[in-house]
Formats: sequence, structure tokens, C-alpha cells
Amino acid sequence: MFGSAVKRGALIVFEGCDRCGKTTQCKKLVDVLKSEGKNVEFMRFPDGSTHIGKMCREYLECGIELEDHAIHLLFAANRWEAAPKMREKLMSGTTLIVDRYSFSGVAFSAVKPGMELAWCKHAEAGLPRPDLVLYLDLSAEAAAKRGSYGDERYEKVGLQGRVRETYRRLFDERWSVVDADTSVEGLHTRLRAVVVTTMERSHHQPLARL
Ligand code: DGP
Ligand code: NA
Ligand code: NA
Repeated sequence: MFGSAVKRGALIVFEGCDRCGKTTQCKKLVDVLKSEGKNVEFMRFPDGSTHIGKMCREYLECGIELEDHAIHLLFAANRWEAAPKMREKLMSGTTLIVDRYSFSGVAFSAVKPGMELAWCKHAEAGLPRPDLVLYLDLSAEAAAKRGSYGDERYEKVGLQGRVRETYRRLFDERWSVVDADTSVEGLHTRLRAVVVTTMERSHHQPLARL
């Protein structure tokens, strides 16, 4: 080839408490970027298409009980099993828009009694590091007003409030904190601008590790 190495895709992760609207925003963003001809794919964790992912989903639906460390490692394992494919896609130019990643793993586990933040982070160390984490910030009270929580394991106002506090301890320079208590369209416009900038910047940067 004439010196035109493939520009790598960006790893863009959406995080936030339950009901923050991130799934809606992820999918809308992917649809819009695809319609513009950009090489973009949607992913979500836990990825229920694998054996490990099915166990994670069953745990969330309260169909099985698992010791806190054990389920933490399963959620992490579900990301590790996806990592080679993610790297391959990123290096071949596909931008990945991911609904939840390692930070959900840490934030939702570290609120449990006896689960240390540092220990929780350890299982994620070495995974592909996101170029951007879009954190959709919404109070647990505002989230609960969006319709009553269902029967999922973590869908309780008190717990979501503690998860939100834990997320704050994970913020760094790659995070962008966005107020999610706003219209779908308004939020989309803001997110899109940050994502497009990140996609352009990431072309020239090596893919890092957590
Ligand atoms: P949602 O992505 O909002 O549809 O909901 C998924 C639920 O699963 C949410 O309550 C957060 C939880 N979750 C996602 N990833 C992890 C993880 O790695 N560890 C734990 N403990 N919970 C997770
Ligand atoms: Na949920
Ligand atoms: Na969701």
C-alpha cells in the first residue's frame, strides 16, 4: 500500500446509572454515524451471546445467586472474552460505541459490602482503554421519575445513589460528564460533537490499556 496505514477506530464507552438514557443515545448515535457512511458498530456489556454473558444476565434478572467476587469476575471475564475481537475491529478502522464497560463493573461491585475498589479495578486492568467515556449523569431521584424501576437486581434508588458516588471516583481526563436530565435531541447533539472529535483524534493515537 502507498503509505496509507489504516486509521484505527475509536473506543467510545457510555456509562451511567440505570435509566440515564444511555442505550437510547448509543443506538441513535450509531444510526446517525452509520447513515453518514462512518465505520461504526454498537456493542453492549454484559454481552449475553456467550455462556459467561448468559450467566451475568441471569444474575441481573435474579434468576441465580452468586458470591460477590465470583460474579464480579464473570462480568470482567465477559469483557476479556470480547477483547481480542474489539482490538481487531478497532485496529481495522471500526469505531466501537459501547453501552457499559469496565466502569460499570467497578461501580456496581464496589458498592457491595466488603468489595474494595482497588480489587474491583484489578480484574479490568489490561483491557482496551476507551478513548472517551461519556458519563450520562442523572440523580437517582430523576431516574426513578422516568418510570418505576423494574425487578432487576440493582434497580433501587438508594443503591443507584451509591453507584453514582462510586462512578465519581473513577473520573479522569478521558471522561466527559454530561447532564442527562435533558431532551433526547439536545443530549444527542452534545454527545455527537464530542464523539466526532474523539474519532478524529484517536486515528493518530495508539490504543492504550486500562
Ligand atoms: P442496562 O445496561 O442499564 O440495561 O443494565 C444492566 C445492569 O447490569 C445495570 O444495573 C448495571 C449492571 N451491570 C452492567 N455491567 C456490570 C458489571 O460489570 N458488574 C456488575 N456488578 N453489574 C453490571
Ligand atoms: Na437496567
Ligand atoms: Na439500558
